[in-house]
Amino acid sequence: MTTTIIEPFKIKSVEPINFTTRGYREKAIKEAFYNLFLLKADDVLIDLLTDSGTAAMSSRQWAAMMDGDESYAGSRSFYKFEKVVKDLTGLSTVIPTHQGRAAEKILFTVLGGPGKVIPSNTHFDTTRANVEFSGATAVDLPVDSALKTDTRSDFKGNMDLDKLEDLIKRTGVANIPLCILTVTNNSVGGQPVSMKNIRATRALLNKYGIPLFLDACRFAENAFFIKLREPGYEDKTVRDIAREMFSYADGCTMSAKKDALVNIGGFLALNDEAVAEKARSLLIMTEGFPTYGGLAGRDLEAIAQGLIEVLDEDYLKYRIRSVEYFGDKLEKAGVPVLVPTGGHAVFLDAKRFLPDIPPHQYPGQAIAVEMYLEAGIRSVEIGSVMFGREKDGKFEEASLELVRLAIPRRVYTQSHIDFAAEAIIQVFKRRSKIPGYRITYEPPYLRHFTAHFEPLVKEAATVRL
Ligand code: P71
Repeated sequence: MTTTIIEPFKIKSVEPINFTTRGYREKAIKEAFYNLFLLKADDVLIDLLTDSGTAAMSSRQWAAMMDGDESYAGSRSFYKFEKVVKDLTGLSTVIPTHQGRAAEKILFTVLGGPGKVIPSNTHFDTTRANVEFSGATAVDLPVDSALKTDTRSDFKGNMDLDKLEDLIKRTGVANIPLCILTVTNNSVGGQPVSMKNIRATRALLNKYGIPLFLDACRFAENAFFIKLREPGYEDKTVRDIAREMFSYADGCTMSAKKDALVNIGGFLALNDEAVAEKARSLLIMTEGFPTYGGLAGRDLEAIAQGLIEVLDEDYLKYRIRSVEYFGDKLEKAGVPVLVPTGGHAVFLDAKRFLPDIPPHQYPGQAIAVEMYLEAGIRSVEIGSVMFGREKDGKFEEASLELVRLAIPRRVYTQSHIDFAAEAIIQVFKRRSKIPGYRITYEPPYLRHFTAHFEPLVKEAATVRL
């Protein structure tokens, strides 16, 4: 019997990638102020910046796009999209948005505001930014194991229910308009949330009458992990598992750029008609009419088809295994990675990779720059650049210093991954020579997208403060 897990597709259309020299990359990264978001994508060889909006669409999605109905109101493509989302989520109102953060912006404009507190297993950066922009406070309540990058556990994405109940008691039900479970939990390593934890979160919130929302962008990967790891789910279909996950929710925000296998799109879905009414008014102001919400009819077609394809278990098996293969390869070479490997990315633990570079010198950023210089690989820091901040003149570090190598869906082959692993191992071997960084410019919100950096002189960087 064969055991190799292969790509469950063949390739019809290819796109060249650009090779550059080390000298060229040194100049390019300097001109980008050592911020990988500011690089030209053409100067990147293997782009692992994000799995968001970077998927290869299938021939069936492209075919559906040709059939897109571009009517301003009442588009046929909207009804197709709406049906697929309703069948999956069981939620009664579906509001398309141009991407996930637009759904978040609308949701927190309606339900957030000063004095409000929004608990989550962990808010991703755009969610946190939208909560805070509304004047509310975003509180992360991951389980303790989530912060131990070297300890394996099946569901490190879970919410800590004791902490949640404690927060509810301290804050008061009236100040908590909703609670969010991010599936999978991106910021702690793409780790799944168990069905048991979703169910228990629901039960606890029921006690206090607080609605539960899913940040559902990687729902299919989460459902597949439940099938692989949670007793009682091994013989259920991923589709049924996903539906059960949504059955505990009063609503969800979705960035379709992940598990809907498209390059743009998102939605807000919910049961509360009064909230939906307000959300639709905001939608019309900033996104568009409720039957297109900032998307073209063809985009709605691609999402509808993608949401069907993503639940194909041969696809999910290949997806989860190919990301794990990358993580295993690095781990075997001694590179400090977060274990177990998550659903959409491999995460390097920058604290263990560069123990001499303190958080305020951004060790994750230092590794990300070095991987680009080594072989044109683009990754993203998920640490103190993204989540740290200056508060009252004091530096507050992030709880983890990670570098994420996110794997676009259906885009790279095993040899791309082998090449990337080889390059990262080279960087790890010369880790003692890597300098820390300082920020020379930052905007008031979401600074990681546009901040400028400068490498520190190596001697200065190794002085422990
Ligand atoms: C990711 C992204 C996109 C991104 C964000 C920040 C820096 C680089 C890339 C987006 C998410 C997400 C979760 C859990 C909501 C959004 C926003 N992730 N929730 O991981 O992971 O969705 O991008 O469609 O607005 O690279 P949006």
